[in-house]
Amino acid sequence: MIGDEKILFSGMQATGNLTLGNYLGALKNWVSLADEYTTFYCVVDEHSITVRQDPAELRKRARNLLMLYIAAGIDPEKNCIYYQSHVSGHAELAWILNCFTYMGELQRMTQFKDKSAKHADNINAGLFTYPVLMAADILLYQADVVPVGKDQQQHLEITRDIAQRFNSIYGDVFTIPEGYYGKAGARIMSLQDPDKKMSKSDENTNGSIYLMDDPDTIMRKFKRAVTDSVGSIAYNEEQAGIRNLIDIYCACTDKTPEEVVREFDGKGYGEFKPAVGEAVVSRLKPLQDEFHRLEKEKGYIDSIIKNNAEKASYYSNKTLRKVQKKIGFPERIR
Ligand code: ATP
Ligand code: LTN
Repeated sequence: MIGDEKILFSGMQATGNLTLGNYLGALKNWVSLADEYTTFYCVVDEHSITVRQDPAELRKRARNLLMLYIAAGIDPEKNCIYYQSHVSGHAELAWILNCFTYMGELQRMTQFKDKSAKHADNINAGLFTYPVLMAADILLYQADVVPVGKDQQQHLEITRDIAQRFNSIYGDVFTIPEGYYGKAGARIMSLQDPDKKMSKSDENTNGSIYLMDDPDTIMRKFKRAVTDSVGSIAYNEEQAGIRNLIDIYCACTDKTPEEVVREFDGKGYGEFKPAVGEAVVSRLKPLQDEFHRLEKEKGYIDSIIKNNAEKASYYSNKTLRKVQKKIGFPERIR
């Protein structure tokens, strides 16, 4: 709690270009929750280096991501939008929490299993302890709520376990955070393989809609989306492709699946797919326009980066000092 408000923390990695999955599963909820909470929206660039990155590319992507947060509608004067690497407390608390996390717990993480299969030549210790850094991000700000897509639920659970373990030894140091998964869009699937989540690191770029895709590209990708041979628009397990398109349509238009099924009753995929494409194009247009405007505002963005890093450091240091004291690190001499 800061003042009367509860605290919200979330973050995204500066790897690849953001997809519609990232937007509908996470960013869109960030915008709608911003008014109710004191918020920290982090560009988690330290998490990004668990996979090898090109330095110039990482720097550019991190800045673009920060601007996308703003372009999506998060006011950077009221919400703390910042880079993880500018606040040293994240790495410091992560080290401490590493000592309160078990190998067995980390071995169970599905993201670790997926990523180590994908990057078999670079299964580094950072990839393994990734969830501990994420726990540090969240616990450092005493966050009450953490909006993420469903794929991050396991990481949130381990965060709660680590916090509870620490609290049971040292007293109530950390707030136990709750996940927030939203309604429509919690898990957007690839347009080319509806059994796989839409992901910014997918090699098949036709499976993902990128937030900066132009309208023609978006329409083309939806027209090519993999569906089935049933031919009717229904919301069920068997028609995974169509169900995914309905989810996307709902998330972009704020309709329910029942309303969409009724709207397209008796119509074919040839009509439904372009309708979904158009809904996405118009949902993304304001964000794209605003992003291009912000690209020209260098001085303004720089001042946001500086001020918010100071603000985040101030709040995170409060928790860090408390933790250091509890575990018995020597006091600082002033
Ligand atoms: P990568 O492919 O690099 O692992 P990603 O696309 O899975 O990346 P993340 O940076 O891991 O994206 O996730 C950012 C946020 O977007 C998280 O809150 C995550 O839960 C959410 N998210 C990612 N993919 C989807 C998806 N397909 N549907 C809904 N939410 C998603
Ligand atoms: N692991 C998350 C990104 C992330 C995050 C966080 C999300 C890092 N730290 C703290 C919420 C809170 C991901 O891959 N999407």
